Order: sequence, then structure tokens, then C-alpha cells
Amino acid sequence: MKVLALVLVLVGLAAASPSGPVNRDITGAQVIRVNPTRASHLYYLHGLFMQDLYDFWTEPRAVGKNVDIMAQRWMVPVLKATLSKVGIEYSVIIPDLGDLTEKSKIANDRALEMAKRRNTNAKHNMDWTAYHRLDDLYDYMDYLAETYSHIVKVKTIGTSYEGRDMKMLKLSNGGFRKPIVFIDGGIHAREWVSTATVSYIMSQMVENREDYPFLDHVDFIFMPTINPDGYEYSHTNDRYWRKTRSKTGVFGCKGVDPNRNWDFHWNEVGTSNNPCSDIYSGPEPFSEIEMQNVRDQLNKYADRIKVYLTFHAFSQLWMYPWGYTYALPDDWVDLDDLARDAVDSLTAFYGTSYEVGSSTNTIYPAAGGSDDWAKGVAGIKYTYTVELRDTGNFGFLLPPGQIIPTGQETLEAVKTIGSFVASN
Ligand code: 0X9
Ligand code: ZN
Repeated sequence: MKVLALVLVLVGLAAASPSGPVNRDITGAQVIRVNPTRASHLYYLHGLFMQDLYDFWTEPRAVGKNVDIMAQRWMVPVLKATLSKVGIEYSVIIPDLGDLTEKSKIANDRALEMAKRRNTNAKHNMDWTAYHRLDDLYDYMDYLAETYSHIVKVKTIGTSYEGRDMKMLKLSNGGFRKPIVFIDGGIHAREWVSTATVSYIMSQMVENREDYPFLDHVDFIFMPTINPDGYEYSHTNDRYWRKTRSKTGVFGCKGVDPNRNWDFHWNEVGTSNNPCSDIYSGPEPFSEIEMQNVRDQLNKYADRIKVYLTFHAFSQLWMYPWGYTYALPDDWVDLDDLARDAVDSLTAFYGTSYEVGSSTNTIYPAAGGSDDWAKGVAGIKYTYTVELRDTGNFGFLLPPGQIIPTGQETLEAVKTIGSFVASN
């Protein structure tokens, strides 16, 4: 009897987890915006964040910076009461996340349908008016390889936990051992605009090669989604899925935060040992096959990669290491200078503003990120994590109409980086 009771408690706990074993129920869930106006608020919110009871869409960063917290329906009153008790003001920015998510799915499905109808290319359905599924992206990469075979190679660098291909596109117009800019996206499944932006930049640079003269001196490697299982799952089951889909622990909770899984100061700070947490670092460093695969490519080209860019969403931040400590790398001024030049180009396009700084000092300490590993272990000097649009109005549900503007302005930043590498 006691055993049965324990099992029931454990099952209950698992279901209560924000990133629990089955689809998280977002019916009636709310996103609550909090503005910490004192250091004590920040401290309190950080404690709440580490409890893993809620899904923090933006994490406590600094006094005066909004924190957006998603609470499932049954936790909403608890969160509101907690905040009121400690005197932190809040407002509800999404009153029914289930409803909004459904509407946004309908809008994206319609946009996909229209894209398909407009399309005249027999080989692929890809465009940037909607968020596409993995198949469309991969068909497009294969199409680029076939159509631009003199400058493009597409390779499957391995498979994911669930057996999906992991495709990488190399753009090179020849030459011997040119410097490389390596760009990835989609490490966090729900950050769809990241995958879309990387594929947009890839598409522009391949299909309009002559507009990018730095390509005579620099090669590019693109991996638009390095967490394909998570990406697909966020389309089919849980729009807010962040992690990989590996089976790791008790309660049937799945997945590891792939950006806590890299073997550099692994699990030291800003991570969780709870397999149900969205920031679970994994049972060991590089437990995730997808991160092993990307690591192997970064290692393979390490001596030629001058810049590593990894795209996330959202908050509009251009960040450099370190993520595991408040200390800055010795050469932080170089990284800061290039980041500011890139952001100036980005902002000049549509006026979108970005913050620049080291990730710990800009958001929060979090160890085990790919950016830290790329610099600290692979020895790549310029490594950046970029949080794309927006600052929270739409958050993860950035409307498809913003994909192209986001892609255009980010391409400006990448052009600045490409020119920098070409002339150094
Ligand atoms: O926490 C993360 O992994 C990134 N933010 S997100 O909201 N997209 O999840 C920031 C990572 C910054 N880099 C490191 N901490 N190394
Ligand atoms: Zn992310």
C-alpha cells in the first residue's frame, strides 16, 4: 500500500513538472510579466527560477529588466499570491497561452499552405513567410547542393537521438584552407526564429553569392538546426519544448538542455540536475548525441574557424563568453569591438536595438554552453550567442511576418563579420 502511495506521489510530481513527461497542458496557462525594482526582488525571483516550478521565458537579469514567467493554469493563483506576498508587482501579458498558441499555429499553417501554393520550384517548398518543418528545410539544403554544386556541399554529419539526419551546409568558392565562419541555430527547439534566420542567411549568401565579396576570402558553414528532434517535437506536440528528446531519467521526463551539456565548466552554475528541468545539464558532459556531432565538426575545423555564431531567441542580445563566470576573457575588448560593429550594422537596417556584453553580465551565469566550449576548448577566438527578436511582445510566438525582417537585419551583422574576417 505504502509503495502504491509513493508511486502515486511520484507520478503526481512528474505531471506537475513544467517540462513533464507528457505534453504540458497550456490550456488557461498565463504569461506573467514581473518588473523587479529592487535587488531583493531579483534575489527572490532567482530563487523561484531555480525551483523549476515555472517556465521562465526570460530569466531574472537585473533590476528594472522585465522577467516573463509562464505558469500552467493550476499554478497561476499560486504564482500571483507568491508575488503579491513579497510585494513584487506583475501584469498578465498573455491571459490564455493555450488560445494564443492555437491561433498562432493556425496562422503559421495558413502561411505554410500559401507558401506551398505560390511555390513554383518542384524541388523544395522553402520560403521565409512561415516557419517550416524540418523536411522542407532539408529538401531546400539538398536543392542548394544540387543547384550550386560548384560552391555548396551538404553533408549529414550524424543522426539525432531519434534518428533524424543532422545536415550541415558548407559554402566555399574554392581556395585552400580559407578562414571559416561557423553558424548554427535551433539548439533550443522552441526558438523557431533562430532556425529560420540561419536558413535565411544561408539562402541569401548561396543564391546571391556575388553580393558578398568577402566570400572570396572566407568560407561559411551553416547548421540551421542542431536539435532536430526537439524542433520537430515543438511543431507536433509541445510548442514550448526547449530540450533534446533523449530519455534520461525518472518519471519519464525527457531531454537535456543542449546548451548546458558542453564539457567546459560543465554543471557549475545556472544548471539543474533534475531531468524534468528545462535547464537539465544531462547525466554527463556531451551526453547528447546531437551536441557530440556538432562538437566533432567544430573540432574538425577548429584551426580555421575564426567566428562561431550560435543563434537563439529572444531578447535582442549579442553576447560573448564567459557564461560560467562573471570574469571576462583576456581578449574581451576584441570580442566586444566586433560585436558592437555587427550590432551597429544590424541596427542601421530597421532600427532594432541590441544589448552587447558577456553573457553572464548581460543575462545570468549558465555553464555548459556551446559558446564557452567553442572558445575555452576549441580555441575559437570570436564566439557569440545571439538572442534574436523580439524583447517579449511576442516572445517565442514571433509572427511569421517578422522572419524576413529579422533575417535581413541579422544578415547585415553577419556581413560585417564576414568582411572583418576577410580583411584580417
Ligand atoms: O540560457 C541559454 O542557454 C541562452 N539563453 S536562452 O534564453 N535562449 O535559453 C543564453 C546562453 C548564453 N551563453 C552561455 N551561458 N554560455
Ligand atoms: Zn536559447
